[in-house]
Amino acid sequence: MLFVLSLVLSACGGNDESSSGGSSDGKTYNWKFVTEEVKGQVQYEYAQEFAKRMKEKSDGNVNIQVYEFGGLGSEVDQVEQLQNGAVQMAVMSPGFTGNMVKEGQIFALHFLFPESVKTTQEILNTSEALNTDLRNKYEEHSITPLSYWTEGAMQWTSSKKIEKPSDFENFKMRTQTSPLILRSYKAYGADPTPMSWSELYTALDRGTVEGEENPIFFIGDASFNEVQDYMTLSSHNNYVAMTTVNNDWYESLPDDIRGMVDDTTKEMQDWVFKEQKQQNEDWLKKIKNDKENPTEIVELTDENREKFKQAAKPVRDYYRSDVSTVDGKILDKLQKEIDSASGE
Ligand code: 6CS
Repeated sequence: MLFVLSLVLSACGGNDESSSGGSSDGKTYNWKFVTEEVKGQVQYEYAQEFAKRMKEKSDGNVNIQVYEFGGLGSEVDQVEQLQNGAVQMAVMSPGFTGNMVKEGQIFALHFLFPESVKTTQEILNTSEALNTDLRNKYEEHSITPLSYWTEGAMQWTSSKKIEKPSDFENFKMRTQTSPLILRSYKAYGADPTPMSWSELYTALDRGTVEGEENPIFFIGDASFNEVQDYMTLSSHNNYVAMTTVNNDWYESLPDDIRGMVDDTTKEMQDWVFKEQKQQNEDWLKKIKNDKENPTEIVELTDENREKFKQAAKPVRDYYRSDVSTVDGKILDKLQKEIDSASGE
């Protein structure tokens, strides 16, 4: 608590010299950038690289302190810290903002994006539905998503074999907090429980929950494979993260500094795509070769993948009718963008 309070105070009375428009004229800036992951993992390494590039571009005038996950509370606490300006920048997962930004739950819909992670990243880079319409929805809550990027396709890990929807019947599945993620698992008959990943290893070990979803690098780096017997290569969804900034703070930056933030955000899209790809490939090999904690890798047959797709479809209708505040317009636009990127 004290630590968080001191962050708030330093943000209010800090030495940041913000003035909208104009130039920074050699002033110095000290920002806080919080992530939901720890050293070595994609989000943290992203923020460190971002900080390094900003320092170089600004001739040392912009200093960004990067925070690992854990020190500032849960993922949901971090969302609040960005909103109240205690931190200026955050890597944020829409999976933790669903109770507030209803539309952001679009990312909870299974089998919406193409199976190709590369095509998915191209859509995330160029989508007007996401970069304009969804961005506006976040801005209503003081959060500006400057970019969306994938941390890789998500897979299921479990203590019993999951290969078809009926295997999820009454299955205790851990999810992030957005209600539509829970709904997506209820559509398969599962019994989902939201929790922070900080509690997940113990919960899997004790059987409080029996499975979870994540990109492979995260499953390996957080050692979930140690306490799970199976990993189903479901690629049912992509893990999407957002580079976010506090809206008022961002708008108040001098033009030259804000331009550097925008340029760096753009450059980082390629960097992070390569980073997640490498980490996911390396961890898949490590998990496959881990003799001490063996994991059975389960491939979905085409028939069973189709069954999952059919079971997931009604959740899209639910999103349109009960979640979206704009009658599903953002989803409709995104769907068209996805179809055109996938050549449909
Ligand atoms: O499962 C989670 O909640 C965590 N997974 C990733 C890939 N990043 C951070 C997030 O909190």
